Amino acid sequence: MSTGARHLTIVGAGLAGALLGILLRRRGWNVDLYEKRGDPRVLGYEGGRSINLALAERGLHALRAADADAAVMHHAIMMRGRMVHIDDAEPVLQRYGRDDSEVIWSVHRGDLNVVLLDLAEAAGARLHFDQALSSVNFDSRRAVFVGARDGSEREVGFEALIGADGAGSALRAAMHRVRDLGERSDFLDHGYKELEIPPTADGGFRIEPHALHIWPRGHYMCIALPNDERTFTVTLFLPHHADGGHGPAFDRIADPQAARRFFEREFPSALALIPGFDADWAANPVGQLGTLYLDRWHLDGRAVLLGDAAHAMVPFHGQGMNCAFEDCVALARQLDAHADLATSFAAFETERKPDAAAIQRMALDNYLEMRDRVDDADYLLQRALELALQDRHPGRFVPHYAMVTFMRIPYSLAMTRTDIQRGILERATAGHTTLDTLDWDAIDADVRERLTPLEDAPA
Ligand code: FAD
Ligand code: E0Q
Repeated sequence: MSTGARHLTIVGAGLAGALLGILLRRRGWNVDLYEKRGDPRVLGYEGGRSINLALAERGLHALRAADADAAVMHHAIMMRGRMVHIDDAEPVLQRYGRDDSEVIWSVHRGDLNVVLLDLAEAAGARLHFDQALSSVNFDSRRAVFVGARDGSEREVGFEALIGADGAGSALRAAMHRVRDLGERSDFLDHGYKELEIPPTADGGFRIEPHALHIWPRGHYMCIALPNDERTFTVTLFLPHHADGGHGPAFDRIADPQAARRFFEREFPSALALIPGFDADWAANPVGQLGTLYLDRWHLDGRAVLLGDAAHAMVPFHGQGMNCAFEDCVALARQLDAHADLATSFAAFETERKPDAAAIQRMALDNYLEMRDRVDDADYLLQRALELALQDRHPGRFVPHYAMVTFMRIPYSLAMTRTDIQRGILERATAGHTTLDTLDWDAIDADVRERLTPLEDAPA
C-alpha cells in the first residue's frame, strides 16, 4: 500500500473516467476529475442527441464492481441477436448466443455517463466541468486546465494524472512531449453518420426492439440500436472517398438530396423509417474511425493512459467501452497491489496491452464480416458448425462471439483460440454446403487435438 497522499487526478469524465472515479474513491483514494465539457446533468448530453452503445459482459461486470449495474440496466434494452436486412426480404434474426442468458444490451451513452457521474460524486470524487487539460509540467507536477467557455486558465498541482480523455487525448500529447510513446494511428478509410428512427404515432418501436439491426451492403452498411424512448439510432458506415471514382462515398454525396437518392437505391427499407432524414443528414457530422497503437501507456509514476486514450479501436465489435471499463477494474486492482504508482502503472500496461491489441485486431476483422459476410452461405454454414461444436465439446469449443462478448477470458486468449477455431471450421466445411455431409469423427479429433478445455467456460 502506498503511504503518502493518496490522490489521483483523472483527466476526462466520460465513460472510463467516471467509472474509475467511483472505483478509486471506494478504495480510499482522493480523486479529482476534470472534464472538458459542461455537466451533462445540467446541460443535457451532446445537445440531446441519442447515441447508444452495446454493453456486454465485460462492461457489465465492471459496472457491478462499482454497484452501478442496477441503475444502468434499468434503462437498457436487450438485444438477442443481429437482425439482418437484405433487400426486400423479411429480416432474419441471427441469435448472438444460445438463449436469453446470452444477449447484449443497448444503453444510452448520456444516461450511462450521468449514472456514473452521480455515483462518483456520491462516493466523494470532486468533479470539475468545463475544464480542458491544455498543458502539463511533469517536473513540477503542475497541469493547466482551460475553461472551455470563458478561456480562463487554472493551474493545479497533481501527484499523478490518469488520462481517460478519449481518442484525441490531450494528456497523451503532453506525455509525448517528454517521452516518445511510440504512437501510430491507422485511420480507416470509412467514416460514419448517425440518423434517427423516431417512435410510431402511438409511441411504439417501428421495428423489432430486441435486436441490433444490420443492413449489410458489401463495402458499406447501416446498423440500428434501440433506445428506451422507443427510437433507434441508425449509423451509416461508408467510405470517405470513392475508390477510383467508383462506388458510393461521403465525398460523392454533396447534399441531403443526394444522400436520399443513395438511400432510395441502397437502403429503401431503412429510409422509410427515417422521416427526418434530410435534417439528420445536414445536422450530424461525418465521424472518423481508426485504431491507435502506443508502445507505452505511462510516464513512470506521473501519468498513465487508459480506454480510448491508450488504444482507440474501430467500433465493429461493440467492445471499445467494454474494454475501457475492463481497464478501469484492472488499474484499480494494480493500484491496490503495489506500493508505488510507477510499479502499478507498469503492471497495468503489461497486463492490458496484449488484450487491447487483440480486441483492436478482432474489431477490424469484424467489419468485413458484418458488411460483407453475414448473408453469405459459407459464413452461415461455419456459424452453424460453431454452434454444433459448442454442444459436442462444451467448455472446449466456444464460438468466437461468445468468448469476446459473454465471457471475461483475456481478449488475447479469445483471439488465439478464434484463430485456431477458424482453421478447424474452414477445413471441416471446405467443399460442403450442409452440416449433414460433414466428417464428424475427423472434426472431433481436430477439435480435441488443437483446443484445450477453457477454465471459465459457460456450461
Ligand atoms: P470517451 O468516452 O471518449 O470520454 C473521454 C472524455 O474526455 C469525454 O468526456 C471528453 O469530453 C473528455 N475530454 C477530452 N479531451 C479532454 C481534455 N483535454 N480535458 C478534459 N477532458 C477531456 N463501444 C462499445 O463498447 N460498444 C459499442 O456499441 C460501441 N459503439 C460505438 C460506435 C461508434 C460510432 C463509435 C465511434 C464508438 C463506439 N464504441 C462502442 C466505443 C466507445 O464509444 C469508446 O470506446 C468509449 O467511449 C471510450 O471511453 P473513454 O472514457 O475512454 O473515452
Ligand atoms: C455487437 C454489438 C457499432 C457496432 C456495435 C456493435 C456491433 C456491431 C456490428 C457494430 C458486433 C456484432 N456488434 O454484431 O457482431 O455485437 O456492438 Cl457495427
